[in-house]
Amino acid sequence: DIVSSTEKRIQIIKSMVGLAADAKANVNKRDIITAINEKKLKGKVAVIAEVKPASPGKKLRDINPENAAMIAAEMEKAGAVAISVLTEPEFFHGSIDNIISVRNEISLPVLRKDFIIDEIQFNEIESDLILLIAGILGEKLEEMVDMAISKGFEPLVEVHNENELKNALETKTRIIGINNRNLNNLEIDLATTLQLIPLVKDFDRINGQDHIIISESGMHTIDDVKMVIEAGADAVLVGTSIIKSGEIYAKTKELVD
Ligand code: IGP
Repeated sequence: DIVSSTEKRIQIIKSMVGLAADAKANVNKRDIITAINEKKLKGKVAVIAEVKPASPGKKLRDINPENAAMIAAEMEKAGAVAISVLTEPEFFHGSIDNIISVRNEISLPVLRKDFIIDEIQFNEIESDLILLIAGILGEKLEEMVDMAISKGFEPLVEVHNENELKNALETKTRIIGINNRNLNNLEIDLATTLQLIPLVKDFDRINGQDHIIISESGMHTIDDVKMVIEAGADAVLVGTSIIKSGEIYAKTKELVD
């Protein structure tokens, strides 16, 4: 499965001399929170567009460092607020080279989309944000959030149910991603976002906090996006429907405007 495959990758990273000591973080981070708030003020939707070659069992598009940069540039031109890049190789056909190429090409904040289960992965590559999945990290989540922050990353903590959300809200993360896709059976239900947002809002009201909420996965139309924004999401993360459309620029712009 994806965790054991990730553990194999970690063994390889650990065998690479020098990497452990060579933290690439902490330089010139691009701020997604300001970017999201600016989009909202302009009356636009904050769309995080994802460079996604495949989902498990389903190839979406041939993506290599050359065209990844071109795709991300079109997303940026169309008004995306940030770019997410898959770096998981086996199930999502992502790569570290793709994210390097994308981040060099554009000036938006870049999210590393991967299964991060060991702190050594923070040293692998520079990105502005890093995904931490509550359902995979369990009790290790808080420690990984602290570690990510200390390395200069903005963590995006992904949750899919109430328990994971409670765990996430106990950490220092400023950004909560609500994944509409159940990672176990891959089923999509946008109601996940609608159910969990009020819990975040309640928590924030009681505790004087203000989390950024990102609704993730399974959105295809303007109506899908409108629904989660009206429910209180600050941003949406869209991969498949942008990547599969022949018109990266037009599809991204349609969702942003
Ligand atoms: C994008 P979609 O349905 O628009 O392609 O979804 C993104 O949310 C999805 O790729 C994703 C993901 C993840 C991928 C959400 N959480 C965790 C890998 C790992």
